[in-house]
Amino acid sequence: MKYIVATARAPFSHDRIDGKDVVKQNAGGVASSLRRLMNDSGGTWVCWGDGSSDSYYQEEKVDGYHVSRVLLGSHEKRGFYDDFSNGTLWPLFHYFREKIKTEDRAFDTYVTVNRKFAEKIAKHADRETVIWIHDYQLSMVPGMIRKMLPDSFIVMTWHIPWVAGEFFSILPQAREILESLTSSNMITFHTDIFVRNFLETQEQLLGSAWTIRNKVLAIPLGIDDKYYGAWNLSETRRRSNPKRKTIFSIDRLDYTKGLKNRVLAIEHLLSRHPDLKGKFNYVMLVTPSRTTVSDYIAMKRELEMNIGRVNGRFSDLDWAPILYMYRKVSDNVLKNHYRFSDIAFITPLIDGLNLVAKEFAAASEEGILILSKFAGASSDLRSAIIVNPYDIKEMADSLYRALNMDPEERKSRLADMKAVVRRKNSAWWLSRIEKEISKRRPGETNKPKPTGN
Ligand code: ADQ
Repeated sequence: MKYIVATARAPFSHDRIDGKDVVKQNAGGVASSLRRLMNDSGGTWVCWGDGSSDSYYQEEKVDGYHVSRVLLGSHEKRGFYDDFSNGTLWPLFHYFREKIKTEDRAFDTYVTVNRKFAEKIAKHADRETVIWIHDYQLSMVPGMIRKMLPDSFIVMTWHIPWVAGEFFSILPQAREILESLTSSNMITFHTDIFVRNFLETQEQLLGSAWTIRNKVLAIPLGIDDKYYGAWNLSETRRRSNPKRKTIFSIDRLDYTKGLKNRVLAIEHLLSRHPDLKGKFNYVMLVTPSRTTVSDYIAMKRELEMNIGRVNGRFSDLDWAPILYMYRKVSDNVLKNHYRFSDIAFITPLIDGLNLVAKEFAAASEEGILILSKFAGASSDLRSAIIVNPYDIKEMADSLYRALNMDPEERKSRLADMKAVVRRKNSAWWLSRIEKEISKRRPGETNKPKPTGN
C-alpha cells in the first residue's frame, strides 16, 4: 500500500546552526511509527517546514520516501498554530472551557494553511495512494481533499481526546470541522470513549450517526517496545543513591498534564508522612513547549512557585523532595530514567493516550506506574495504580502505596503491563490500520494482506 502521510510536525527539520545546516530529528512516538511506515512502503510525507533552513529543502528524498514541506509566514504560523490549533482546538478537546479563544480571523488563517496542506497532498496523490491525515491541526484537510479528489481514500487519525457533543458545539466552526472529518473513509481514535463521543457529536450536530458508525474505530497507538526494552550497557547509569527511591515524570509543559496537582500530592504525602523525608526524590522533568503562548508562560511561573514552596517547606541541607528540570533531554537519558526509576507518576488531567506511560512500562526493570484514569493509555495499562488526578489525597495515598509495595505485587503488575505493550506495539498499530483500510477500500479485498505483525 502506498501512502501520503500528512502531519503538522515534520519527521525532521533543517536548522541553521553556526553557519551550517543541521538535521534535527523529531523524537515523538508518532513520528517514529510513521517513519517506519514510510521507510517500508515509500510514498510522501507532507508536513510543515518549520526549521530555519527548511525553505531550502521543500521537496526532498530520504530513506526511500519523499518529504514535501509546507512553508508558512509568521502571520500564518500565529493564526494556524498558536491561535487556532493551540489557543482554540487544544483547550476545547481537553475540556478547558475558560481557555478556549474563539476568534474568526484565526480560523480563516487555519483554513488557509489547511488548504496549503491539501494542495500539496493533491499534487502528490494518485489513484493508488491512501491519504493518511493526522490530528487536530489538519481537521479541515479531509473535506478539502474530498472536493479536489472525490475518489480518494482518506484516513484521519485523531491523537487527542474527542469531547462530548455538547461541549464540542461551543466551537462556532463545529459543523464545518465535523463535516470535513466525516468525509474521510476511516477515522481512528485511541479509545472507545472518544469513538462514542464522536458518534454522539455526529448525532447531535448532523443527524444520525448510522452512516458513519462503521468507519469510526478505536485503535490505540503503540510504541516500539524493543527500542525501549533494549540496552546498550555503555549507555546505562544507575542512580547514585539506591537507598533513596526515585519517583519520575516527564511531560511537555502543558496545563492538561496535571503538573501542579502532582506537586500538591508530594506536599500532602510529606505532611501526612514526615518519616518519608529524605527517603525519595521526585525527579520532575518538564520539556519546554509552545513557549510563545501566553498561557504557557503564566503556567510555568505558577508551577515553579509551587515547587519552590514545597521544597522550601520540606528540604534540608542534603535533601530536597522535588528535583525539577526544565529542559529537553536525550533519548538515552530518558531511557535511563524509565529503566531505573522506582515509580513513574503520570497523571494528566486528560490525555489522548500518553506514550510516556507505555514507554516506561516497556523499559522499566522493576518499577510501578501510577497513571491517571483520564489518560487514554489507562484503558490498556490496567495493572498500573489508576488514580483520579484531581484527587490530591488519593494521589498521595497511591504514592505511599507504591513506595511501600511488596516486590512480588510490583513485579506481577509490571509483567502484565509489559505483555500489553509488547502485544499492542507500534507494528501492531500500523498493521491494524492497514487491515481496516484493506477491508474498506474498493478493490482491495483480494489483494495480498499487508505485512507487519
Ligand atoms: P503529546 O502530548 O506530545 O502527544 P505523549 O503521548 O506523552 O504526548 O508523547 C510525548 C513523546 O515525546 C514521548 O514519545 C516521549 O518519549 C517524548 N518526549 C517527551 N519529552 C521528551 C524529552 N524531554 N526528550 C525526549 N523525548 C521526549 C499527542 C497527544 C497524546 C498522544 C500522542 C500520540 O496529546 O495524548 O499520546 O499525541 O498519539
